[in-house]
Amino acid sequence: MGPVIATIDLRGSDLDGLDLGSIVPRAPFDVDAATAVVAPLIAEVAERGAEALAEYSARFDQVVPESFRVPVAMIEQAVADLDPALRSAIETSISRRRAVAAVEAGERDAGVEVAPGARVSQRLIPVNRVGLYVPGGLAPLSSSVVMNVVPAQVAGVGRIAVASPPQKDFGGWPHPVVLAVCGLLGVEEVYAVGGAQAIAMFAHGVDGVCPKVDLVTGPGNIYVVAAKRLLRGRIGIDAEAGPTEIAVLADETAEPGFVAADLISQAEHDPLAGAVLITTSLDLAERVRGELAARVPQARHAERIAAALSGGQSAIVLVDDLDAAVAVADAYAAEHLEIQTADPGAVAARITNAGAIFLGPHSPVSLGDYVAGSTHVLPTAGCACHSSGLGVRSFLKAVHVIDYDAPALAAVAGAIVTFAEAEELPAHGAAVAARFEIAQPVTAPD
Ligand code: HSO
Ligand code: ZN
Repeated sequence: MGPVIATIDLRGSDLDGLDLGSIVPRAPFDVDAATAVVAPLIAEVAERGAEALAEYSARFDQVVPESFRVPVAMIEQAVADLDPALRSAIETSISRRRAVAAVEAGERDAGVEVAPGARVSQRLIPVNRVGLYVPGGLAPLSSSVVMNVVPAQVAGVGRIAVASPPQKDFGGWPHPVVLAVCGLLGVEEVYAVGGAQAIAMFAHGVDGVCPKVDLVTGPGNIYVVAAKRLLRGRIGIDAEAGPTEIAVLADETAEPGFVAADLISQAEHDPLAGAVLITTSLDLAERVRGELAARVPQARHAERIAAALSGGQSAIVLVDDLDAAVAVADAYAAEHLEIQTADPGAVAARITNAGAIFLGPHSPVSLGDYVAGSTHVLPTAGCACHSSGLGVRSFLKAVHVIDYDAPALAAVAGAIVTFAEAEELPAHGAAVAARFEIAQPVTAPD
């Protein structure tokens, strides 16, 4: 028997009267509850450093690495041991991600003269030191090393550190393919530290192990997300990544086998993953259901996939027309949105909320996961309505540089004094007046 994926039939409904954002609920992912577990752990790492790291490694990873810093020789060995086909796949992934990142980096320093002698420019300055987290968990995501490191390098980040959980099956070192990808990218600072304790290590620095970083990026489990939430401010973070999700917006022209295979591909990540088909075609919906029933039992991770597809976070949503499909997809704001319709480009142009959009039958999400050149670190849980995927700009700070000459300042001095008076902050006006002969209103002290 195949998975029991829910049907949500919106045909004939007045969508304006519905709260479309809650039509397909997300799986429960209670970060606040996890922060209660993680807060004392962070405090311990901050206070007791390496001793606390060792205790948490023993408890959570069932192994304490020989040293938290992975020796460069181990990284070199991992590169040497790489299977040639895998090495070539990784190299394709790196070179395509670099090509796309180079375009992202196209937006560089720029300036404008807002009036004669009044120049404001913007400098994009890379973050000095970043910590990139690569999960071990259900699957060691070596492709995430590419997705984190390449944009950081293209942005010009000087010091890049990677942390990934020690694996007891690999002598307490991170997964060898994770190490090999680091090696191929020229990253030498790698730590065998996992979970929330890795984020704590990056945020506080650990004496004799790892200096503090400025920004932490990368996906992770709920404890990693909780640690990022708690430490935000002390460090910068990218998004709070939740379980993976895919939405497929399809009409009657879509190939049911492709749609089913793509839903399954992301359901494979996690029993909490969300897989949603939004379609105008009842016939397609039924065929996809048939394909799922045939394919899921054959999958290596059938149990996990069936749990994801039959969880309340996955559904087939039936709608009357493409307008309704776009409205539902926009309200859901999927991490990955595939569009498999007669004219996918035209539909995509109307989408405003999606982490990444995959057009047509030959752009599946798993292409983007590995070698498309796009990022696979994307906003989940509806955050695509306000956030972007991890890219070059995630590693850059935009700094305004203000450069006015005397006549240019004089030309706006009156405006500043007036504005400052309106805010009852006369010293602001006085700072400008001090440079010119401007009469100051006399005010009594408070
Ligand atoms: N689909 C995942 C990324 C990934 N898939 C890594 C395979 N490896 C989240 O976007
Ligand atoms: Zn994936």
